[in-house]
Amino acid sequence: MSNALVVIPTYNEIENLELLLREIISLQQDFDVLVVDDNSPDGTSNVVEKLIEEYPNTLFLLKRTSKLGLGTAYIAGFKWALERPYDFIFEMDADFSHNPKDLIRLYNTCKDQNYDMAIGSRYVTGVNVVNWPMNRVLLSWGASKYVRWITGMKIDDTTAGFICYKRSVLQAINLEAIKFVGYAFQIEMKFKTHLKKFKIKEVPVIFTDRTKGASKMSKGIISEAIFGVLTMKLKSIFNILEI
Ligand SMILES: Nc1nc2c(ncn2[C@@H]2O[C@H](COP(=O)(O)OP(=O)(O)OP(=O)(O)O)[C@@H](O)[C@H]2O)c(=O)[nH]1
Ligand SMILES: [Mg+2]
Repeated sequence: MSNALVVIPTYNEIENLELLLREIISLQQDFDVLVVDDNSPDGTSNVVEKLIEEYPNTLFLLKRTSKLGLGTAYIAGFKWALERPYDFIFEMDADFSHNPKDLIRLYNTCKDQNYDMAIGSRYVTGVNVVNWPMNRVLLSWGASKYVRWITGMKIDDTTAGFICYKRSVLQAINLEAIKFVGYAFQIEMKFKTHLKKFKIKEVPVIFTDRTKGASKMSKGIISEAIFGVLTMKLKSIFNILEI
């Protein structure tokens, strides 16, 4: 068993997942992986079950009954991790937007440099995004700036989903009180980590758009983020935000 667990939420990622899991498992450093699948109609979980036969002590699967959103998938994964002795817990997408090799850089940032949260950031050194259409780059970059402005967090990539947490962060945050289910979940986690005064570091990464499978981005997810962030900030000002 490794002391680090990578949590990967999946919905219809059959074209990406096996390759991604094999890449993570073959890294220089040992990482355990938990896939949280929402009963993907394409049979993503079957792929994981098959691979678990090969790597029973490294690979784990949490199956949920239906598509319940990225945020709640992560919360379920975090709770699973905290029931076991993992010191470092990661968030990562299944679609190869996040380079598995960067897991080691995020890990070292928390382990050796003693940060509590390491963010794989697209916007520390300009805009490190490959293959996104311009409107998508602008949406994401604009969202990150908007969130930075509203929340006051000194983070360039506030919506990033490639993260290493020290266990103590996930223990300190009230996971039951996490409100957002879509993209905004990423903002909420960073805001609460920031409010709890944990040490946060952005590590520059190159983010590559998925080449296989379909995006789950939607208008609902975007409006949750725009209005949700305002509400969250106001609640924190009036001291009624549960963290
Ligand atoms: N379990 C679970 N996973 C989800 C859900 N929605 C998205 N995911 C996974 O979360 C990760 C990020 O989702 P993406 O569709 O790539 O979203 P995105 O990165 O914002 O959008 P693209 O840039 O278009 O890929 C992927 O691994 C998805 O399979 C969900 O409701 N439940
Ligand atoms: Mg993606």
